[in-house]
Amino acid sequence: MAEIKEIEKFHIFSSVYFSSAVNRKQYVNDGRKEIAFIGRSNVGKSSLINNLCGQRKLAYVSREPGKTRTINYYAIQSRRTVDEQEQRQEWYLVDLPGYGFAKTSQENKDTWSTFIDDYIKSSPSLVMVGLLIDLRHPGLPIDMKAYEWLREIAPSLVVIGTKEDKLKRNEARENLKKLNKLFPADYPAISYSSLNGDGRDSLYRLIEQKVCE
Ligand SMILES: Nc1nc2c(ncn2[C@@H]2O[C@H](COP(=O)(O)OP(=O)(O)OP(=O)(O)O)[C@@H](O)[C@H]2O)c(=O)[nH]1
Ligand SMILES: [Mg+2]
Repeated sequence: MAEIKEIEKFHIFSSVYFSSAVNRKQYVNDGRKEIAFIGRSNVGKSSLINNLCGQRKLAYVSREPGKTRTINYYAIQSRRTVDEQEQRQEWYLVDLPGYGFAKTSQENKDTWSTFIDDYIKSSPSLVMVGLLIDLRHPGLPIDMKAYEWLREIAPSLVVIGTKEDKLKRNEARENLKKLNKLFPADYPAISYSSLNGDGRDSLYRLIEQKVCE
């Protein structure tokens, strides 16, 4: 009987914490591709990374904003089958510290933006930046500012509306439209819920394009 090979869709099968950076010397830059997530404190960056990787405690999630203070690299292995050939990819997901944390001083805010600006500009293997925006609050001035800045420096930008599960279906749809209008990016915005995995397939398809191209 002919062997039936299983066709595997692109998926992450291994994810481990790799390292953290607080200055330029600590950026990884080992040639593997990087996909980074950025957004307001508490918007759900760490939760999204956990959801994407199918893990509960890979990235540290907290109710208190401002928990992720360093650039955190997670080493990812993914695979897919194409024409019965298995392909594997090794790359990084990067969790960036959140902006707009109210308890932070102006000096800290300036340090933050210089630090992240430097990370984006000096990471040649960074292939995509996901800007996370709370789907309940499209168009906050602080997010507009972040968007305008990222639009100039991010290699490829996708806007992700988070916490979709907190909205009714039609509200979520309307707010996604608003995100697309206010924040035109390289790809259509994705609405996401780390609670129920909505949006995960769309984001996976985009990541597949980026890490396999
Ligand atoms: N209902 C719901 N809650 C979420 C979702 N994503 C995150 N949260 C909650 O929002 C809070 C903040 O989530 P984090 O993932 O830690 O947010 P973060 O952007 O990494 O925050 P910082 O590291 O402080 O910048 C936690 O209480 C999460 O449980 C979501 O999709 N749905
Ligand atoms: Mg975090």
